[in-house]
Amino acid sequence: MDMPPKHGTSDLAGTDTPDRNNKNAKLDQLDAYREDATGQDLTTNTGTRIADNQNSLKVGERGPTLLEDFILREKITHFDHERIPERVVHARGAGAHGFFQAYAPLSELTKADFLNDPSKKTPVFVRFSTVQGPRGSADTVRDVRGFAVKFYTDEGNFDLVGNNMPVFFIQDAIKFPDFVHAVKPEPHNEIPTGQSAHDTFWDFVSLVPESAHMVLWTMSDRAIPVTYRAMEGFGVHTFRMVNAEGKSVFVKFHWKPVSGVFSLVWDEAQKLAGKDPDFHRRQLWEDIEKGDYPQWELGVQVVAEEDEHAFDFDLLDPTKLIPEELVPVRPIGKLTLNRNPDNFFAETEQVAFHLGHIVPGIDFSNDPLLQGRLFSYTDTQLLRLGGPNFNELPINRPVCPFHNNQRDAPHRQTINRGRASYEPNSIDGGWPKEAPEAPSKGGFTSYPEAISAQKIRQRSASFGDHFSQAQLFWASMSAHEQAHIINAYSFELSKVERMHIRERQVHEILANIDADLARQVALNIGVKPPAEQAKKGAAAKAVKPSPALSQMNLLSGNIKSRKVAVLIANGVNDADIDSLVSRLQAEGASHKLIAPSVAPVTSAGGKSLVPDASMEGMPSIAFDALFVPGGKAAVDVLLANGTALHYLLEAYKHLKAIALCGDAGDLASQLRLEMDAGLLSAADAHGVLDAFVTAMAQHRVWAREPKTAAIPA
Ligand code: HDE
Repeated sequence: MDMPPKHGTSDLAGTDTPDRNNKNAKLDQLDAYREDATGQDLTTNTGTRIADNQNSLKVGERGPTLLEDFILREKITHFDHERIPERVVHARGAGAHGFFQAYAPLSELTKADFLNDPSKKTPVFVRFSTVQGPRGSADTVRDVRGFAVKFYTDEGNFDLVGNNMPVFFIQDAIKFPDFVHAVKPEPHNEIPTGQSAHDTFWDFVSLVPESAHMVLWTMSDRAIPVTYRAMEGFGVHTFRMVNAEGKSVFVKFHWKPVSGVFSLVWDEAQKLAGKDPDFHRRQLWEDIEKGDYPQWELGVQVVAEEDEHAFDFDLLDPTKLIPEELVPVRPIGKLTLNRNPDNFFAETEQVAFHLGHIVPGIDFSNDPLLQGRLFSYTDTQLLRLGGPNFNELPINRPVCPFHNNQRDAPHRQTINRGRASYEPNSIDGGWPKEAPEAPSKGGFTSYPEAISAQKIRQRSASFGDHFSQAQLFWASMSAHEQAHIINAYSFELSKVERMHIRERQVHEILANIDADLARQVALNIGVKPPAEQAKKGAAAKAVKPSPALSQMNLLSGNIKSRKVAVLIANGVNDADIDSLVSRLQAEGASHKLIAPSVAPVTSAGGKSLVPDASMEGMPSIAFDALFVPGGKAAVDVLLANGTALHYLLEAYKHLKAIALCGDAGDLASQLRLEMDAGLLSAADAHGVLDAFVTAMAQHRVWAREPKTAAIPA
């Protein structure tokens, strides 16, 4: 196969900036499978050159087609078999290649090689996803996001298959099919797509109080991220790390985005689902293509084995998090995504994650959800990828050697040599042989945890408090985050047809989290407000907020990677655009020129500007902020254009930073908008840029929110 050219400016070689001399094992390996047809003849799958790809073989020009036509049959047969089953959950997703680099040796905690050598760049493939919707559903729906990372380490693949929320809906894997059946579209009519706002979901979660904490997270702004790079990631379960001496600690994995954490507003999320269903995957793709690589820090919360029972919740309960104020997150390395896949199907669709893909130095806890997942992921790949050889697919192959006595099965790639496919054997010298545990480079051994117990089907009493951490999350939210949560519950429950389900959610669940939350939601959905807050869990205790849970405390403080719409029309002032562009470049942000149509615009200085999109093609919801340069003629065009006025009004309603230069200030007067910390005007760009950048770094002008209630959506 010929070597294809590499994508854009990105490089899997594994550096922040493209470094083509730095070799990467996974890249080399994938190159061997990449196909490039440039300059090549069209052939059948067996290499026979095809002379005519327009006409099937027929008896005469108008006669029947012949069975003999092996070219037609091969092409149609392949086409008929092109689809594989989509993932039963997390079907909708997007992936990217990159690398991980540890900050410093972590030998006191783990013997895992990739966490101990800061000079090593471990290749990774990451897949982000929604949970509920099918493969073709919209990116911006209210949902949990999957955050699955495959590290191709020198000691085997390690998959960290997490989410963008630190807890989960249920405590035991045996409830997973029930939960998923409830959240998926309803079985009789397959409605709704990509949404939890329907009866079966709320029926289930209102009957299962252990879901209260996670449902609160999904009703928060975390469930509508602006972009994947603005999400935190969590391993959710408690894992173990084991060092070379065999000492073990408990760990929780965290991904902290360098871009900070910020979200869409609900109206934007809904509109984007229609206007640009690919919004998240498009941003990931475009950021990587232009060399603006998304990055996350990997961190761990570490709990000594002897502190296993030091908390007022159970470390094995996946509906609980460890507050970061109790156990700080220790940064241990950085992930950079710097290369887009060449082929969505071969890489993003065929990638097969599994918690059981693990390396020496990392181990499992007894979290009953984790334990069930250890079964599920391989099982699901057998169906999805058609048999047990899925680890031989290029995207799944480890970069280190792998040898065992597993043989045959559909689509076997490896041509195993030798005659003994069993162990022990004396015919092939006994190879491959076990790699017993040694101080450093031994094989995987499970941590020898001592357990003495009876075989029972029972939930531990230590899993019994379902509301304390929901109260903690609620108490940690800022006022506007709380308001959004109330709105989200009200929206979702208003779509629930059965009144008794609405009532149960309010009276049995929300009332145990917060009286005000329950009361306000009740009033919005026509349910009688609860008389008083029931005292469940630790409700009687005063809740001390955890600042690490509020997105207000998770901004990066800069505007790197943010995107600005620049509204232009004929006669636009060149100098304002130039000042903005150089400032955005300096800040690591970008812009797009948006005009009434995509026809070229002539600036006041006589320059021909080619718009990146029309106002209809790229609405303000696709941007973080809006900039309108001056220029009387251009502003007159915008003032007379309803789409332009709506553009501005919508950006204002969505609490974005808006800069109006010179005559563009008239747009605010025409729309009767009050100037504020984010709606800024000045004679020219210079006068407005500092405040504009400051407002963008805050992401939204929250103080404006109450004033926008009367503005039509
Ligand atoms: Fe998954 N999950 N899950 N899950 N999960 C799958 O595996 C499952 C859970 C997560 O981008 C499936 O290959 C069970 C928690 C992600 O390919 C399946 C239980 C967390 C992805 C499966 C859980 C996750 C999956 C579907 C409860 C966060 C997408 C297709 C015991 C820590 C991976 C597939 C990708 C995918 C089972 C709960 C994250 C069926 C049984 C908790 C990110 O195997």
